[in-house]
Amino acid sequence: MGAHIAIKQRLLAQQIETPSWAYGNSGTRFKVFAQPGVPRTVEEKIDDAAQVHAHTGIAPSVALHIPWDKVEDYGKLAKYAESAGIRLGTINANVFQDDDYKLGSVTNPDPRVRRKALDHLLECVDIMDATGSRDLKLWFSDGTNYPGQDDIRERQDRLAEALDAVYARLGANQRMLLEYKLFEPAFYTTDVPDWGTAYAHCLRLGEKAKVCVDTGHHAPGTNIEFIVAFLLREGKLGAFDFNSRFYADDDLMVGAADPFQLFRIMYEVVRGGGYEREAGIAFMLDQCHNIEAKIPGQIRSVCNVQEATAKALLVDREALAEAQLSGDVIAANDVFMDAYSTDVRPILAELREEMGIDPDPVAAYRRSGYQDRINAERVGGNQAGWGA
Ligand code: PSV
Ligand code: MN
Ligand code: MN
Repeated sequence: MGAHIAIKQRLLAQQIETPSWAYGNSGTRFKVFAQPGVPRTVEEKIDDAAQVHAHTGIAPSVALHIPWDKVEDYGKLAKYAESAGIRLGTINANVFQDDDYKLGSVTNPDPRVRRKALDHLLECVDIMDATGSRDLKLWFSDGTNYPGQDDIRERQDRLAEALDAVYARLGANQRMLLEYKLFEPAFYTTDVPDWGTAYAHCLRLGEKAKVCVDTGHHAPGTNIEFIVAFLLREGKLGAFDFNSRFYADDDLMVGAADPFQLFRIMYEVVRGGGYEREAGIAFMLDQCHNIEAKIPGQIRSVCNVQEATAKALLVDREALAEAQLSGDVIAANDVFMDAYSTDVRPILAELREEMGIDPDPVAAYRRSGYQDRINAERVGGNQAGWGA
């Protein structure tokens, strides 16, 4: 019982950021399915994110993607978010959607294109100054499709040069998150394909550069929790982009494909001290809801992360250490599985009631009438960005 109170206490401290692009229409390269009620403006995306926070109590910020969320006055937008009950979070740069970037952005062989990409990244830091955001998230689609297409090594030099320039522009309390992705859209080489490459660049750059682990960006079978444990140990884990995938990066709801993997990841976060606020890890969703409803999809995802976290916090670390030290493999695995097998839904329902929110956030959202209202009010909603 005492343990449950302590776990609820720790769960109260959790914060998960939702992405603005989860609320707009999205799809694959084959088809974008339009949904009713999707936001027409950045402010409406913020309104939707505020709903997710209102029903979960643990999603107090929304990430922006520039230029998808370009506005005239970012200070004003930050105030708008505040009045909606949330704040603006990570700024995501976008150097992958212009014709100019066909052969790469910051690694492009053409110095003019590299300059253009760098200017965008620097503009994102200006935006962070205005929004008060701490983190700049960098994901590069850069790579090549064919052997010999470009000089792989030289591309690393160009990447390093751009990262240096952005790093030098960061303010005292700002950070750079470098995201890696195994492949896609480049199919032969990718310039930041894995955590090792991201880590090496961040290590060279310094304290303010950290790695972002997007859970969908690994080869099937990759032990993501090992990467998490390693990066945390080195002080280089900066953030998560949570989602799940069955094959390659497809931004499905986190915890949907493999809740056990999510639990194992969250256990390493807790074990490595990454759950403490001082560790500064940003827990974000990076998802698109192509066929399911968007706001409930985000609510469900936030709840899935919360559920995995509750289970991770339940692991009896003392009993685990004892079993590990005595070499009792079965007992150690039992301790671990005991936590995973615990039904934490009653604890979470209790926690929500104590927070003054409904124990079933998706049901509460459905009952709220918000979706009917936006379906009626918003005509001609915008696409999130993908497939644009
Ligand atoms: C790329 O696949 C990625 O994970 C990056 O984080 C992008 O910014 C995001 O998706 C866009 O949805
Ligand atoms: Mn991502
Ligand atoms: Mn992705």
